[in-house]
Amino acid sequence: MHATAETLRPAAAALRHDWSRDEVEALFALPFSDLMYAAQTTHRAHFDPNVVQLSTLLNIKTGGCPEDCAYCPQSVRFDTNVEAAPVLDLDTVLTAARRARDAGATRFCMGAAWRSPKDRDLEQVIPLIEGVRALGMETCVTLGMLNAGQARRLADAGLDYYNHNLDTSPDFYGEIISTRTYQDRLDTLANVRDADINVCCGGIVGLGESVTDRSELLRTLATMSKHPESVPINLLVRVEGTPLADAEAVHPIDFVRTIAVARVLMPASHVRLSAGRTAMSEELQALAFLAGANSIFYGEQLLTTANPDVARDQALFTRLGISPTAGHA
Ligand code: SAM
Ligand code: DTB
Ligand code: SF4
Repeated sequence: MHATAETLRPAAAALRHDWSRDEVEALFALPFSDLMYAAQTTHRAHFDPNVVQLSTLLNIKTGGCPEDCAYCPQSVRFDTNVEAAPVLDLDTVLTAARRARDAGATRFCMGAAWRSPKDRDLEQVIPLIEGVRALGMETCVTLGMLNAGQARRLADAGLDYYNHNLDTSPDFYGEIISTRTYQDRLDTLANVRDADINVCCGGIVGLGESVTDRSELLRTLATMSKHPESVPINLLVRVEGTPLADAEAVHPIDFVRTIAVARVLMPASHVRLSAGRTAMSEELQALAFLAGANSIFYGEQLLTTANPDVARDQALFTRLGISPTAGHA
């Protein structure tokens, strides 16, 4: 019999939520081939290894954010080239969502540069969620911190996913953001989970963090009572004017290790190869897929920065024998 994805499928072990610090650090320290083998084996036990989910981003409210996240071009505190703009109207959003759907995206993620939305902000966002859902796409929003009531309102509107990243380890967090705490982030994630919205939560590699910080970020995610359904791993996009504009570049192999460890720790989650792909070679992206990444941001724009062209991504998928997740339409 020919080897196919199905015949190569290993048995799935039970999901774990009790990873120790030493165990996770030991994964990061494995010889690269051993780590990749563990990640591939885990990946194949839970997913078709040749299918990648496509999410398209749209910044529905740009800039003017009061927070001081050192990586972010949308903070009002940094002199970047981002011009603040109010919430986009329904037509603009639906045109972008239809375009994304027609290009093959199955999820539409709308971002807003808020610290936390006001209740009247939610009134503006809810019709956007309903409109995108009516197009047959999964919906995701990232609006900052939410209280329990706000999370419930979004759930009632039919929201599928809420993105809220921990970004880095609890220890390193204070070096990057001073205007809110790690616990604030965890509280929002608990509110989202309690409202039965799928959780999209990950972080950024390249902030100047140590391998232990990467390990502790992933351990924080993997020891939640339910793993986030989506785990975006972003490579820092170094934007001029932000405090991290000149941050040291991450070695590509170290980036791939982070993806692989995320895959081993959270076997049933979608691990997203997220921001930073314009700075990555096709070989590096192929390694990230081999390490268990099975989702990308798809479309020429992230929030305020560029993402690879759709045609380029499609050519890469063809070369690698990857198919996108089939859409509803
Ligand atoms: N304001 C909301 C918040 O912070 O949760 C939502 C939008 S915010 C831009 C969403 C996420 O984008 C951040 O948590 C961070 O992980 C990511 N991000 C922002 N700027 C980035 C950059 N320059 N490089 C990589 N990821 C970035
Ligand atoms: C996530 O983890 N990455 C996305 C999304 N969630 C909201 C954002 C990436 C932003 C990159 C910088 C920019 O384009 O402004
Ligand atoms: Fe604001 Fe979000 Fe950017 Fe932080 S990451 S400055 S909260 S838009």
